[in-house]
Amino acid sequence: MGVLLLVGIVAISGCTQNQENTTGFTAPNTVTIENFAFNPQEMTVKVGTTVTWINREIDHDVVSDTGVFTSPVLANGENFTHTFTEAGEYPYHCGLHPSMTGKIIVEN
Ligand SMILES: [Cu+2]
Repeated sequence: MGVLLLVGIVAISGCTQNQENTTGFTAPNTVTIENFAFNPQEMTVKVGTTVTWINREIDHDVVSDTGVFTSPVLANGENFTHTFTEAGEYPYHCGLHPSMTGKIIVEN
């Protein structure tokens, strides 16, 4: 009688990998401010979403064109959040550098 022996090499040592390696990557619903630009320049989110702007360079701020939100001046590494509760288009700019513009589109 032949015995077929399947030897499974068990490489799993019991350590579970978690995937919380968000450092350096763009998180969901986050706008990064760098190179005098908002990145992404335009973003679409669902109603109820909290959007975070993170500044990665010299001082900037985030000012809604229609007065919906105004951040304080953000130094490098600081962030600002706003929760969008109504559908619509929300253009914004940097109050310090008006040529910097962006838009959040909020959908139901
Ligand atoms: Cu700016």
